[in-house]
Amino acid sequence: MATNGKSMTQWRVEASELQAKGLTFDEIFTMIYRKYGTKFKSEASAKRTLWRYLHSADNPQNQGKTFEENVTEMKGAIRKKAERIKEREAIMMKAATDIIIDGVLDAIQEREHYVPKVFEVTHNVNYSEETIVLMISDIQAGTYITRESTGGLNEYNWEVLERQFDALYYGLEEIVLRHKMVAPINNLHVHLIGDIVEGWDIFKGQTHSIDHDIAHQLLDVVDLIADFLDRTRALFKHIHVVGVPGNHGRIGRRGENPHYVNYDYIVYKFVEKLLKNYPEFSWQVSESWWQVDTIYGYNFLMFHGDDIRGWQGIPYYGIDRAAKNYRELLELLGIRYDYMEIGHFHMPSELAGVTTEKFVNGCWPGGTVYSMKGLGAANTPIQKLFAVHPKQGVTYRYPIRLVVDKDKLDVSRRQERSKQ
Ligand SMILES: [Mn+2]
Repeated sequence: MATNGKSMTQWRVEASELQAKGLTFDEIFTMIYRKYGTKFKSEASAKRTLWRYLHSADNPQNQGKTFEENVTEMKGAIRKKAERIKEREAIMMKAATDIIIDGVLDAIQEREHYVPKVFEVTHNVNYSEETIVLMISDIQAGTYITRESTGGLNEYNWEVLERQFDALYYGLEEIVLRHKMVAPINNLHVHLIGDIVEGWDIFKGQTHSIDHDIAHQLLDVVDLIADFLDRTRALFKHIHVVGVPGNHGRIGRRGENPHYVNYDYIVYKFVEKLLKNYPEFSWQVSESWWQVDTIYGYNFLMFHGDDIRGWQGIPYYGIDRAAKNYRELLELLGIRYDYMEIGHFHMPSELAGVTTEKFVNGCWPGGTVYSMKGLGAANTPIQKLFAVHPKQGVTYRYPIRLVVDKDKLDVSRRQERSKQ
């Protein structure tokens, strides 16, 4: 029989007959190749040719079938082939993985066992002295936040502030006594980074969110800071106090007066005067909005940070740009700073840089109506402490949480005060 003009070779005829008997492709191939193998270029090409023939329309077995039947059969054949390829790939993958695993296992077997060695402690057990830096900023003394107006989210007033100064001292004491067991600690550097007072005309309607007018913010916070510094003499031989002003203490509209016409500056000068008879203190307060404090040769640049533009949270790129700009600016004076400290953003952070680490202090009131209503942001009241090592620079750092139990506040005193 011949179709499509092709003459049917003998192997084709036999292959069709074997297929008609119901043999599988492999069985048919084995028998055909054994007999007619020499007619093909190779075993693989024989297999391909036979497979194509058996599925072609030339095969009498396929004749009489409908087009759809042939298509269905071809689909089955293609699927089978795809499965075989897939399986082969899986086998190869497994074999390749086994080779790698065997190689690693052999390499492990060949390695020598560890022989226990004796290591000597080379570190000098006489740890060198460290100096403590305490950042104080964003007290915003006079801030008044009620539970009622914040739906219970926060409460803040002068009594909370007084207790926070105790919490700050106890936190400092606990950390310093702990580390004094390891290394000598003699010096404290207090970095006052602005916004010590809340002010009263910094934003519209501010008088509704203060419980102390500006005169009493100033006078009373001076007492609190002086008391706090006085107490630190129990822990340190020498206390160096550095101060820069913030934006809340400015007097007049923005830009109306020189930047040092600022209540923060007055607070610092006032405290300095109060404590002038104590030989333990040294003071670094000037009309400048920035200061550099040097500890063991490391320079700490500080300024409040309100000139850094930001919207919601920490303006990382703004801080980074300010850091680079100040680096250039201070080159005019031949000062190269190692660490930068700012406040203002109420979000305690440590930002790493190539050569400069930046510390951002936290705040005292926590979430204000402004931050919570406007930005949905409330921060735990935190002030930053860190230690400076003569060789390592800044080493350990602690957040001191200024959390006080507000349920234990004297409510009658508070109500009396709010009536004033
Ligand atoms: Mn500020």
